[in-house]
Amino acid sequence: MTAQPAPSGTADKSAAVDVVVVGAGFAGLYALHRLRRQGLSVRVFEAAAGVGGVWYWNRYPGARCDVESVDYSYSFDSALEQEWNWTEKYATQPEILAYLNHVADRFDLRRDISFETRVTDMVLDEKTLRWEVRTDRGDVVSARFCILAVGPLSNANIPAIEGLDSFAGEVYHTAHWPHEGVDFTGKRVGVIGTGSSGIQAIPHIAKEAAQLYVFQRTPNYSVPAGNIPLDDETRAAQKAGYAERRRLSMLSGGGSPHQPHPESALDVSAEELRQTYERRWELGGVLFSKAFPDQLVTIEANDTARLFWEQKVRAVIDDPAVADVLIPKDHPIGAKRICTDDNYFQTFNRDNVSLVNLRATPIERIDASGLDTTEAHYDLDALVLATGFDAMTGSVQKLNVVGRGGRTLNEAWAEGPATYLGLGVPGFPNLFNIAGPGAPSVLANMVLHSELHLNWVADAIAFLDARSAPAIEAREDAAAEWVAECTRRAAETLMPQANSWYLGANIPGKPRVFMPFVGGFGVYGEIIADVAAAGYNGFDIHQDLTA
Ligand code: N01
Repeated sequence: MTAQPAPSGTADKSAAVDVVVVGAGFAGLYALHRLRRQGLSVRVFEAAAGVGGVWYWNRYPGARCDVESVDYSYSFDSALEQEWNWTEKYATQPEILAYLNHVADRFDLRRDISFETRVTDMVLDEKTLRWEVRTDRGDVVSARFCILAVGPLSNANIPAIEGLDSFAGEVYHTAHWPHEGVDFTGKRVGVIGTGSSGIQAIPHIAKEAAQLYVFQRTPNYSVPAGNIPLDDETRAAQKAGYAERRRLSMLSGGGSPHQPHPESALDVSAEELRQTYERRWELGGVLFSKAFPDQLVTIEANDTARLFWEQKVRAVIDDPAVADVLIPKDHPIGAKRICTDDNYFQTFNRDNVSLVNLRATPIERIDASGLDTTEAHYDLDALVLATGFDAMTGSVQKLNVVGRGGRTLNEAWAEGPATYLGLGVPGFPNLFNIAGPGAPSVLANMVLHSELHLNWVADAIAFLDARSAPAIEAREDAAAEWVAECTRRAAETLMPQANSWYLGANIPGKPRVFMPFVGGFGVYGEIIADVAAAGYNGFDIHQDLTA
């Protein structure tokens, strides 16, 4: 074990620690707590001025989680579970950020976090198998282990639209929203993008703006968020049932305690089908996609969900021609992350809201006064880019990670992210990627997923230390088999049928690989636990530095 690092802002910019963690979101904070508890020295670098990761940056109006608050929260400390009071079924961004700040204070985490500090380089010293980590503030830290907790949805995608820089009005990206908020009152606003972020923000912006133009390229499936305030009685019942809730979540497909209907959507009566979807509709959140076990496996089962959804949505849109443009036709429901909303479709009934179908009339350019499609010019005072992320790999690839033989992680991932279990990359010993490609990642509850991963990493470190082994490293053959296994499992579902960011399809030139492990959170947890129990098969445990 090495000395504690110097806190950020002190003169000592060089240090040696056991572990460097990149990112202070849900995963980074837990990494720090868990590994510190194991007696390791840990230094966390975070580009933002505060903790929270995605919940620090994504402050757009309407930002809210689509997993229930009671489940989208840490499980590692039962006192924390009992003392924190979520006020709503689905927490808003400010409440989640307040929770994370509470956690940072309660567990005294800030003293080992360097804020406003971006990691620029991580270079392996092959002789010592230690990593030299450099930051944009001049830190040079030697670490035995590196944990990438940068988040799969943290590298904002700015679309390459001609003239974007020439726009004279305000430009915002949902993932970099001003902390002081934005007042759209009386303004002509354009929103580009109708994914989860756009769909959450649009109803709120519509209430303020004089005129809102929604520039939609691809329509999306969205279900009502189903948010309600939590009363004391509900909260008490949730807290009393926490242990069972967590147990079910860890075994489940997506990290929440709700189980799908036990039968195929095609084997139940019409009434049971309707009632099952109705219950999920009432529950709100993303689990509408998982009402039946085969909903994302066969198109026939999927069609039952899609038809239910379409009926519900058409019923709330006044103009059938507008509804036609808002209803997706190019992918199965749930094959892209389903969105959740607060009166999104009803927003298009407002007089001050216009839907612009970019499939029929694509964007040509932006100029100082607004946006040109092939059909019209739209004068705008403000432009909101709800254009998503270079997901899963984008933030990792911004780091210059250099492994064995001077090979960068970007070179290793040129054909797509190759990992073993999502955790290890051959040629990059003692480097762990958290909740990214090759893991359930964004298909699961990211809080429990982060805990699962970091407990595994902490145990792996303890395993090494018990044997005085310097390093663990994923084997090439194991990674190749895992990538093939992930691809095979994805191909057995409908998921690759959508041009989604799961596949990298939203970023021009990105290799088209289905990145998350689709086999389910519980199944994945068993796989990685079995690997650990078998002495980390598929990994080389280096017993000395020459191995
Ligand atoms: O990003 P997206 P997001 N011209 O990539 C459009 C999580 N999340 O930030 O589909 C015109 O989904 C693009 O169009 P198309 C959640 O996992 C969760 O909304 O490429 N349009 C699309 O409509 C989610 O899935 C929560 O044709 C352009 C939109 O921009 C993930 O984050 C809330 C364009 C991008 O949608 C990402 O969601 C928010 C262009 N040049 C986010 N480029 C909750 O927990 C892009 N688009 C509820």
